[in-house]
Amino acid sequence: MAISGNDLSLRTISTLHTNHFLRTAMVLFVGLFMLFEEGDAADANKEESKVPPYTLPDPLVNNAGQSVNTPEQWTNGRRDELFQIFSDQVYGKSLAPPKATKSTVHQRDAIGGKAIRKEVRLEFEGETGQCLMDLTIYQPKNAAGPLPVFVGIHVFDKNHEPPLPGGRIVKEGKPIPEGIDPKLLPGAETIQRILERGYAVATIEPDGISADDANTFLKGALTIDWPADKKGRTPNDPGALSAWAWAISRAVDYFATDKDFDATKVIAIGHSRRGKAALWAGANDARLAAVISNESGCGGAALSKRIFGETVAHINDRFPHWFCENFRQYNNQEEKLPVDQHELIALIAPRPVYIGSAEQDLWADPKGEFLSALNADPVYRLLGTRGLGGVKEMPPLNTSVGETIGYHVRSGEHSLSDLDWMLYLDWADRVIPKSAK
Ligand code: GTR
Repeated sequence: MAISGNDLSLRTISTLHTNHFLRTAMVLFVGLFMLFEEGDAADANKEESKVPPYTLPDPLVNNAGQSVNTPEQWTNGRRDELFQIFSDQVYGKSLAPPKATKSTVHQRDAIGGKAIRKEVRLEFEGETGQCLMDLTIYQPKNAAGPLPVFVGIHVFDKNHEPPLPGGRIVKEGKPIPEGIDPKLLPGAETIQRILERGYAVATIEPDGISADDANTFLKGALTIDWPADKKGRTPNDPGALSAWAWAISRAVDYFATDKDFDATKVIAIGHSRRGKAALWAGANDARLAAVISNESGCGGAALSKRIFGETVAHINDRFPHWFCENFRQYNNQEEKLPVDQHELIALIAPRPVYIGSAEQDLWADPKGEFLSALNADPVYRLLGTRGLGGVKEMPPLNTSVGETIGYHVRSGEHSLSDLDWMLYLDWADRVIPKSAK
C-alpha cells in the first residue's frame, strides 16, 4: 500500500523516523565496517603521476640472466623458475592432492525446469586429516553433450534457487547484509543466459577448505598436509589463497568423474580475492582450460611495483592469512620483489586468460591490471598464440579487446556485473573450441 503525506499518522511518522534512523545507523555502520575491512586505505595512491619509477622483471630472461627464446626454454626451465618464486615468496607451497575423495551428489530440476541443480559434497582424506567442500552446479537441462563449465569461489549464492542477485554472501566469515551490492553476484537472469549459451556454472563454498578468517584459515585443506596445530609455520607455508586454488582443482577432479561435464573445458572465474585464487589455480593446474580474473587487484592481476591502490603492505596487514609469510618481506619494498604479477599471468600461458577491470575500482588498479596483460603478452606470443592481439593501450570503456589474453575495463565500481559476464561469455565462445559444446 502506498502512503501519501496525508495518511501519515503520528505512529507511522515515528516508525518511519525510527526506520530512517535505524537505516542511517546501519548504513553508517556497514560503511565504516567496509571502509575498515574492505575499502581503500587513506594512504593509498590513486594518482598516476605519483606512480614511482619501477622496473618490471622480464619473464623471458631467466634467473641466470639468459634470454628465453624458444617455447622449449620456457616450458622446460623458465616457467618452473617463475613458479618456484611465486610458491616461495608470494602464495606459498602448493598443496598435494587428497589421498582419497568421497562425493555425494543430489540433483533436482531448477529454474522452472530449464536447468538441473546439482549439490555435490566432496569429502577429502589427506595425510593427517579430512576436510570437505560443497560444490553447487547449475547446468542446462537436456544438453547435447558434455558441458564446458565456469567454476569459482562464491560465483553465486548457493542458498537460493534460483540464485538471487545481491543475495547473501559471506566475507570475512560474516554474512553481508542483503542489498549492499546488488551486482556482486550474477542473478537468476544471468545464470539463465550462461546456461542458454551452453555452459554450466558452479560455485564453491570454501569455508570447509579454508575460512576467510585469519584465526581459523588453517582448519581444512591446510590441515590435511600441514597440521593446523603445528608450532610455527615455515615462511613459505601456503595461505588461504593457495587453499582456495586447491579447491578449484578439486572441482576439476569432480567434473572429470561426471559425464555431464567436459573436464577439458573448465574455466576458472573469480571476482576480487576469488579472482586472485582463480589465477593461482590456473598457474597450478594445467587442466584448467581458461582463467577469468574479475578485478582481482593486488596479489591478483595488478602489478605490485606500481604502488597504485592496494599495496603489498595493505593486503598483508589486513589479510595476513591470504599469502605466505615470505610475502611480508615486500611490505613497502615492492622494488625488491623478484617477480611481478604479469608473470603470474604468464604462468597460465598458452591457455586463455581474461582480465576484467572496472574504471572506478582504483583500489584494484585497472591500469596495473592492463599492464600485467600487456607484459605477459610476449610469453603468450612465444608460445604461438596471438596474446593480446596487438593491443598496446587500454581500450575504451566497456569494450572487450585481445585474443588469447582478453581485457576490458567496465564503467562503474568493484563488482562482477552482468555486463562483465556477457563479455566473458562472448570471449569464452571464441577461445573454448565449439566442438566441445
Ligand atoms: C579487499 C581487498 C582486495 C580484494 C577485495 C575483495 O578488501 O583489499 O584485495 O580482494 O577485498 O575480495 O572484495
